[in-house]
Amino acid sequence: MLSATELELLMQNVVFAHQETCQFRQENLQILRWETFTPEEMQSLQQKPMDQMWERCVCHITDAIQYIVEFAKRLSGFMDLNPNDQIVLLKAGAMELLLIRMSRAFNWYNSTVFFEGKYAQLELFHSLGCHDLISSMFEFCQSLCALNLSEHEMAFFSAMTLLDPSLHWLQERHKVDTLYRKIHLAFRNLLQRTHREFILTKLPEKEKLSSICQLHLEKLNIFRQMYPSIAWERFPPLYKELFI
Ligand code: CLR
Repeated sequence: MLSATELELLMQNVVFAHQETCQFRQENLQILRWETFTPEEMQSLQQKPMDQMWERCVCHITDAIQYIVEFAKRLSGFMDLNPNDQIVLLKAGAMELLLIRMSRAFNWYNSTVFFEGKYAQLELFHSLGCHDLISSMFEFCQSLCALNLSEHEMAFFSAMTLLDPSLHWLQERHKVDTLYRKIHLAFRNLLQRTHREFILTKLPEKEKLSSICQLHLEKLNIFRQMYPSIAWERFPPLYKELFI
């Protein structure tokens, strides 16, 4: 299906697309890994009103999603899909890819995540009022971090998660399917070369990712019922376009 050169080019494409759009370089995230919030800073954030904290988090998430959209655009073949299908894939995949990327910004040793320049414990997000969502996000990162994925592997896992040919509403499913298969092949090839094939069976299941994303949508709905005007007026357009 693919020649050796094609495989090589595809591999470079996926890896570069990730590297060029990853928002924070792995080295920099590593350096800051032990910079945590002080108890006073934690307390002050925990006491913020719910709507303010939501707005803040949603803005950061949207920034991160802008990079994810850029990643998608740089994947060879994505821009050749029809615009409807591009939107279908991003609506379903943006939050999933955010979760995968969150694991790069997660310190496995003390269960903290990079937030506004430092590493934050789960409790910091208390005022959002969605403990079950945040704790499943943290749990997911904990288990993904345990696989110690390289940046190359992370790039491929992201691309395969995004190009899900099984999604409803795709108009040109065969195109997405072909792209998915090619990337899968290149991923296998990379893993063979690095003797890491075993990770294919250990990667989180699609259902796990989509159930967390579903929970995010449910929490957003509850928030919108409580603060309709905040969600409408203060959430960034891209966030609303994808999730509302
Ligand atoms: C993910 C990786 C990106 C940079 C980035 C930006 C915003 C971060 C996000 C990462 C991880 C998850 C995060 C988010 C801001 C708020 C959110 C810390 C590090 C927490 C878990 C709260 C989520 C609450 C909403 C769903 C309401 O490159």
